[in-house]
Amino acid sequence: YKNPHYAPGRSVNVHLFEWKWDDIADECERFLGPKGYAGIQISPPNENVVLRAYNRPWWERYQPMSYELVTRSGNERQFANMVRRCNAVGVRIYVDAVINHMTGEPPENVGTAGNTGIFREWYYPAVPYRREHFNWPPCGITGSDYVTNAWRVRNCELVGLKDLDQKNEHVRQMIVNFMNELIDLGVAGFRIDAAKHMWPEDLKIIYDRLKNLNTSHGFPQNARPYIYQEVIDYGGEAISRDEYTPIGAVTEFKVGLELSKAFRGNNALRWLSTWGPAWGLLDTRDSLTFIDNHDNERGHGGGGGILTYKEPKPYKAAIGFLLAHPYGEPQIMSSFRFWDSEIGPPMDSNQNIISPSINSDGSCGNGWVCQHRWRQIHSMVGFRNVAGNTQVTNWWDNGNNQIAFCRGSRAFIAINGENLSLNQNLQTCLPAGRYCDVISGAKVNNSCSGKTITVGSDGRAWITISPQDYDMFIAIHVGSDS
Ligand code: LM2
Ligand code: CA
Repeated sequence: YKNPHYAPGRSVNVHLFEWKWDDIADECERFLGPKGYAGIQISPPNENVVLRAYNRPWWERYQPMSYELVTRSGNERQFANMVRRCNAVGVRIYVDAVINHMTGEPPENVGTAGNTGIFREWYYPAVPYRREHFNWPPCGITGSDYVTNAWRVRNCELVGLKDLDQKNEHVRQMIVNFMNELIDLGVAGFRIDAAKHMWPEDLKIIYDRLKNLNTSHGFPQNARPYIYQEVIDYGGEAISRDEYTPIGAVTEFKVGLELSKAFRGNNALRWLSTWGPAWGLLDTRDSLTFIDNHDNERGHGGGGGILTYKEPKPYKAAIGFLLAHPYGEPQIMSSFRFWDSEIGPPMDSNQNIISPSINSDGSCGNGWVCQHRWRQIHSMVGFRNVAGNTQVTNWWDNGNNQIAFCRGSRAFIAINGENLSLNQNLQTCLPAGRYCDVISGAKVNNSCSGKTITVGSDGRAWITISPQDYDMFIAIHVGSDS
């Protein structure tokens, strides 16, 4: 369950938060496929409760009403079409699977597919689930439970959401049917929402009942779905991420915390020379890495202090390091703009989601941030693909916040996190030539719109990054020569 089954030469996943299926299909063909992205985490595809009373917050999608594939992102036909079109251009789809719970007790009881429920009776006829399928009697998870009581974290309700009993055979079968339908449609795997709130032994039984990936979508024979389980573990809790690594990959939240700290200037970048398990991080194969996710970019999920699109300069550099370093399986966030933490995606007066528009410079409009289209970020996706399975070599630092390293003889990055200029003759490990820095610009036809970096026959080059530069880093690689 730890192999994402990316197409050859691809290595980065992007969360297209709240995007519509038709827009994702277009984005695969016009941008993600050509730029070398490996996969997409999509928002939950199954029916959720409609919360008009709260003006359709993003989090209504974390309140399932049924497993019918009808949401504001689109219906089953549109979903199938998206998966087919993305797979055809080498981009995999990973589903955010909300299987810990159903709804809370919101004021409205109609779902996005038109199904209803009777919440007070724990009754969801469209699945169907009834009272006997939930952990009983209901209890609520309290703050101190996280520290002292693993049983309550798994068997009580997370923020009042009706807690499914994954030990129940019917519940297991409904979840397995839902996930297998998605595998039939060609998805490559799942993010398991709220995995901490379910028993690993129950999850394992569910995973083991999943089908192999669909070979008619280009997956090899006997390929198991990629599973990355959302377990928020900053240490000090009754439940640890290590309980979940035997059954799949796990979201490594410490990555965003530590890199945000370092790139904000609160820990010297030089220490990143040992980045990886030496920092208390998961083994690389177990680790789904990211700076921000849809919860902690807006202060949900108990995480604050994470870099987001709102602090672009250090944010881009943190992502630059994340993608340049071989540790982990990285995912980047692609957001819509928000000014309050509950607001939903851009929507029209009928509360339908408005598609992103694409500006002439390639950026998005209509309220979509589209970090995946920022040059500095998609260029680093290309960098990681070129670097392949090479290791970090020739680590250099100035003893403080200026660092640089090679990825074999394929790629080189230098980062200046100080208020002083970086001005150094550094080993780039690249063949002699003139390279175009893919961060400050790009090679257009045969000229470079950014910094040109000249590598000598000894592999060395003069690297200059001023604190006034638009970005904190430069990156060159095989193929960025001009
Ligand atoms: C997750 N991971 O474990 C998601 O990443 C996170 O976004 C989900 O919470 C959560 N688990 C449940 O799937 C979000 C949001 C919550 C919101 C829930 C359910 O962060 O604020 O809770 O989705 O929509 C909302 C209200 C809350 C209310 C609850 C139940 O904010 O006040 O609690 O609904 O009605 C009474
Ligand atoms: Ca639970």
